[in-house]
Amino acid sequence: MHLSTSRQSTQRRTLGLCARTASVNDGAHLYLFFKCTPSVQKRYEKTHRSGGLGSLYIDSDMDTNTGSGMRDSSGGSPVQGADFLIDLPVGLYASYSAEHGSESGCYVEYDIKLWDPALKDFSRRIRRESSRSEFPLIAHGKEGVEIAFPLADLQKHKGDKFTFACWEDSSPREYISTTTIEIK
Ligand SMILES: [Ca+2]
Repeated sequence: MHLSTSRQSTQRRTLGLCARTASVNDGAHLYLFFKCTPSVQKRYEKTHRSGGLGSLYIDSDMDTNTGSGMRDSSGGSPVQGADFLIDLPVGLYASYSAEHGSESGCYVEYDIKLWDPALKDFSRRIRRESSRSEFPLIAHGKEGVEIAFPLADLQKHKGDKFTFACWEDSSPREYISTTTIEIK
């Protein structure tokens, strides 16, 4: 089983967050790698602030008539037709233990939410994962951020296609990059 991507549009991005590789190699997870310039660690060293890298929107049925509309219930403007929203927050930690002493740093998380047609919002949380967990499904390094999404969470199987949009935090709407992913 492997996965191919075809890029439909490429726009300039302010922070360089873009999907570089996507693969399914264990039949259970969708792996995505995002190049991230500057790196999460560099951003942390510069600002010592938490924040967010961006949002990923998945139109899992490739039908803009299902999922989010032009507006959500709080007046936001999601990507139309998206069935899942994945936020990528960055947090800070500071801890002390007799064994390791004082430790501090940053971590990334992903937060998968499903569109609720009744509430008109991405309010149904499916999964939240942290790079600090014992068996992390998200990690950050010098080059970027690597993510593993369980295919079952996304309701995807071999042979499926879906539309994937990447929207960096604080970027204008025209910087959204959209890709079609096919699970072969
Ligand atoms: Ca849809």
